[in-house]
Amino acid sequence: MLAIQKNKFRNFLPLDGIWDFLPDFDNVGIDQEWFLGIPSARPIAVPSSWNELFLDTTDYIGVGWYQTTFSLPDSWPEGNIRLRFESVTYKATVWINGVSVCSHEGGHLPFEISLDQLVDLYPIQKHINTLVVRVENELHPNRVPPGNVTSGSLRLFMGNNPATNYDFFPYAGIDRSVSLYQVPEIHINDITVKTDLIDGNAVIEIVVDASDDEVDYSVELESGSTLIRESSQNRSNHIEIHLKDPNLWDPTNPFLYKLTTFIKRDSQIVDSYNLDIGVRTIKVINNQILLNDKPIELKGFGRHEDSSVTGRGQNLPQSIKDHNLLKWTGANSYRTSHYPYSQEDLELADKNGFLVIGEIPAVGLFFDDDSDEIQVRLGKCRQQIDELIDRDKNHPSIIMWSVANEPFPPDLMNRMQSSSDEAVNPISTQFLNTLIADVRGLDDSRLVTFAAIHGTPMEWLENVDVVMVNRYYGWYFDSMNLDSAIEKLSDELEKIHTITQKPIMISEFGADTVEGMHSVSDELYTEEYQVELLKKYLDFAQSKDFMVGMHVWVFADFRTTHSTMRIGGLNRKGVFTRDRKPKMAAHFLRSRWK
Ligand code: GCB
Repeated sequence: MLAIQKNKFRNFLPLDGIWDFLPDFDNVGIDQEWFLGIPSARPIAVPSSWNELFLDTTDYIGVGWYQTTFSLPDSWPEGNIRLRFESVTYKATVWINGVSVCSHEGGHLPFEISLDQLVDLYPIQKHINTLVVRVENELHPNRVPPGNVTSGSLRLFMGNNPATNYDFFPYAGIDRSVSLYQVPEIHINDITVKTDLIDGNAVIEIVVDASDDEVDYSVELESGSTLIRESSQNRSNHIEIHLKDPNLWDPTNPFLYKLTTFIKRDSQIVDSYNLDIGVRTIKVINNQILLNDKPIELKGFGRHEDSSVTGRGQNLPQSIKDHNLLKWTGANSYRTSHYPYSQEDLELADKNGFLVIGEIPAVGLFFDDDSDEIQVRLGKCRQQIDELIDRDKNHPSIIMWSVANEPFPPDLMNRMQSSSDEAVNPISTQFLNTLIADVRGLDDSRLVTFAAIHGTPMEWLENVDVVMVNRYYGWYFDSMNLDSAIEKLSDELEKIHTITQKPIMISEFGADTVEGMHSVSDELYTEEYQVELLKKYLDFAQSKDFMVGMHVWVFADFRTTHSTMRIGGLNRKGVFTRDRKPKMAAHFLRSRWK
């Protein structure tokens, strides 16, 4: 699914702004036919999450109705108009002029509908049309991510409210942009770009999917002052560009080439599309991750899309600021924990040279309920993998896909406490292997992994390219005893490496820290303790050949569900506060990484 682009062949009409909104606390909207027009309204910003905006919706995660109007510009020709939502959390049902046009389940990823299919149903007018969206965010065990789970998960002893199966707030709403756009009658549907290096020269492979077979394909690659042009032979939709001495993309030189793809009908160009592409390769060999055939270590963070006003709603100024602060620390990498981030965030990563691990929203997965339920969740994860790779496959910044964060083995507590190595139920292993195989089937040019909780069965790790572990020795285990914590970490990771023979990265480690809390002796929640813990982990990683990355949990404090472990409803493991003030740890990382 290509990002929306406006050019001489393509039109674009953003629908963001102030919409009407009505929370449906009693879930009566469908019976009362609110899709014909919501009965009363308060203004809301689109995009944003509703939770941070109104006093009566702070913890509300049920149903909310949105409404706006639009008119198609007179200058637009007939047909090929699409309505696109970049992210609605969790389930959207959409009506235009009272007619139901589509629904989509799962937040964080785009969906769209062609309005052409609706023309027979009812007229989309050049004058005012009404657009109504019902957004529903209830938490269910068979959704991804799951909520309201009654067995087999960490939530049982974290005491969260709302009942998420994960540690971040289940923000609801139209979280990213909504727009109408138009493509020409014969158009480019999709472009897939892959790059390889052969004897130091680049091979750029471009596959174009057009709406019509009877077209000719060509591309232009802008490289400094020269323009390389290639056309396909015999209407093949496959074009290769060979580039001598390419300017390779990497964190120190995130060079982007401008690639323009054209399709022609009867020698006339009928559509074109621009992509910024980076030439780079990514591989694992022995214990190393190789970027452009050279070993690279990932230094960075897990993050969240989270702000005190927009919630999980898109906040471009904050993305820019976060990227600048990431650079300031000397980080070269981050994970889109625990769901896909906006495409703008990835554009920034391409431009700023961050190595990104893209993650689907499969956080808090569990496997000890009915197998039919497990299959429902599997189906949802597979849909999310399809949609994620479809959207993000052309970003040079993405080097690895993560298919889950901390799937819970059924006997998690036992495994955590006794380091049990017992075989796990095969359905869970098959579940993860299916996701990994799906990723490889869709994209063989990147690595695949998932973030493994303490106690993860070894057989789950067999299939990944890089073993990624979240570890909290020194915080949830052996708190205040960092030497013993690091000893246990070391023993455990040595063992994992001996068995798997794969490179390992720690995708989470950290300590909750209240800014301004200090002590001369070891004390939990102090800024000194956070620094000490991070330092010991980084020293440990430096001493091991098989360690390929360290992602601190977490870049900035973020809102989570209420519990006795989360003071003020925040997870405070950030090295920046929620309003992006540095804690001592941010300065420490900068001195270490810069
Ligand atoms: C984890 C989770 C992350 C939590 C973190 C914590 O393992 O992956 O979502 O926020 O621990 O702080 O407990």
